[in-house]
Amino acid sequence: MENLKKKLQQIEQSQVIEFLEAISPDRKASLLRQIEGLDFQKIPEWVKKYVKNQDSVKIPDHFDPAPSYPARPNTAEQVQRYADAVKTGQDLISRGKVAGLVVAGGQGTRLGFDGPKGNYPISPVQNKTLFQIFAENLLAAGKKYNTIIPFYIMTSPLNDAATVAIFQAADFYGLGSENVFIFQQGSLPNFDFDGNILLAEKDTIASSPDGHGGSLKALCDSGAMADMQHRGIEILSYWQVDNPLVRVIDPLFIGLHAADKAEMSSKALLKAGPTEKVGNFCLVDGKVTVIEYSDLPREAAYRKTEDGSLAFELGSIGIHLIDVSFIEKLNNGGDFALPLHRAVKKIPYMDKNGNRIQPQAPNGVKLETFVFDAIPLADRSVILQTVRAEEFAPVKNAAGADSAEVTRQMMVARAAAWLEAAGAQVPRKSDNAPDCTLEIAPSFALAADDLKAKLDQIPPIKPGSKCYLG
Ligand code: UD2
Repeated sequence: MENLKKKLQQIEQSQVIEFLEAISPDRKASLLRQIEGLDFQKIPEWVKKYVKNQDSVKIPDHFDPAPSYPARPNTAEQVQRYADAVKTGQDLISRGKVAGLVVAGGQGTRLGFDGPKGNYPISPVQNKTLFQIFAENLLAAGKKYNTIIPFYIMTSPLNDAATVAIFQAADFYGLGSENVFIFQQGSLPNFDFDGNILLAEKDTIASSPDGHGGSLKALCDSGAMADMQHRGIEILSYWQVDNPLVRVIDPLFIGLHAADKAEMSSKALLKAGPTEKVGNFCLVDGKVTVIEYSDLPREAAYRKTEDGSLAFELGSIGIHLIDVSFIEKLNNGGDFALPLHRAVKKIPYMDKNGNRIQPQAPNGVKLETFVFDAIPLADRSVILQTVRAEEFAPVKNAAGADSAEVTRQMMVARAAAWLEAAGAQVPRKSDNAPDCTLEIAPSFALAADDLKAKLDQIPPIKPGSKCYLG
């Protein structure tokens, strides 16, 4: 005990045992376990570098736009390259080398939804949840390529038990419990602006999930990596929990990544405007690097090229391919740590008198790591552009932009576009929006091309009707 007190004194965090003598023995034991889990070595550095220092993000002096593959090939050479890549990707998938990874540890506070965000009902006709849509996509891709595609799901201590219960209640959406691996990311303590770790309760350190970058470590610590290696998985297809349009298994993307011997690759969108809230793909010292929207200098955000397009036009949408061997290399490299990012937040805490305070204004700092900070550590990295209407409709807010209403409209619009491309008739309103509610189950079609062979199974779609193709 004396030893622990001394260690806390050395890092100037003795306040975390302020109430030690006032709590019951089992609560005391719990608090001591939390304290032992703190990174005593790194905390002083975090305080100095990230908590007290408001300019902790260093924007490089020089950065350029990153090169990318266009969404559609536009030269004969590219047409050939994409066709070869699709074959390579299909081969890797069918040989069982690819798995899915969704990061679902976030708190989803903006959406105001109670429970794990993956349980949010979103599909336009059947009201399927995000988790169900992803699982059904993996199941359907597994069937299409005659293989099993395991599903790894990262949770946080805040939503792990609830996520496990959701998958159990849904009988793992048909994937088989043995093919679903739910694992927890780590946590980091929360600080006040002076660098003191806050207490959430007398016996509880205030902490929060360590950001999606925590996945790279948690995959190893949880045994998920060992599971992948046992199964022979080589590439992880990574996406964020809020985007039901994501093409979870994309042969073209996988093939380009493999053909270029990339270790970590990304999908990108052409940004909707200079300040869209997505990371910006840049090139720093020859390495692909993502600079968050909040960190990109205004001049760079608005800079135009000669043809009038944005110089930094490629936005990151949290879709990546990550080689299992790359994750292993990072973790085996000794003290692997991604940079921390600070977020100023309202953090409920216990004051000196033992009163729980709900601050009305930001009172402290939460620290997080971002997975895209691993991209510059990769030897090679590919960026493939994708099309917004095809692949990006995140549910983030209760209303307005990025709300469920917009996401559902985009799901219907994509289904309509797929059907029409296959030759089916879709009723449209005078403003060209579909005059019907459509949903295509992943088991029916994973992409527009899959629909062509199923035209005879598509019933006539009446104006104003609801149509589920499953
Ligand atoms: C993220 C990206 C942004 C853009 C946008 C697209 C960051 C910092 N920004 O913004 O560049 O790509 O997405 O939608 O990533 N998560 C965890 N654990 C955590 C924190 C987050 O699993 O500790 C997950 C979360 O559940 C979600 C994803 O990471 O699936 C993104 O988190 P977010 O919704 O907080 O990111 P956002 O919208 O600020």
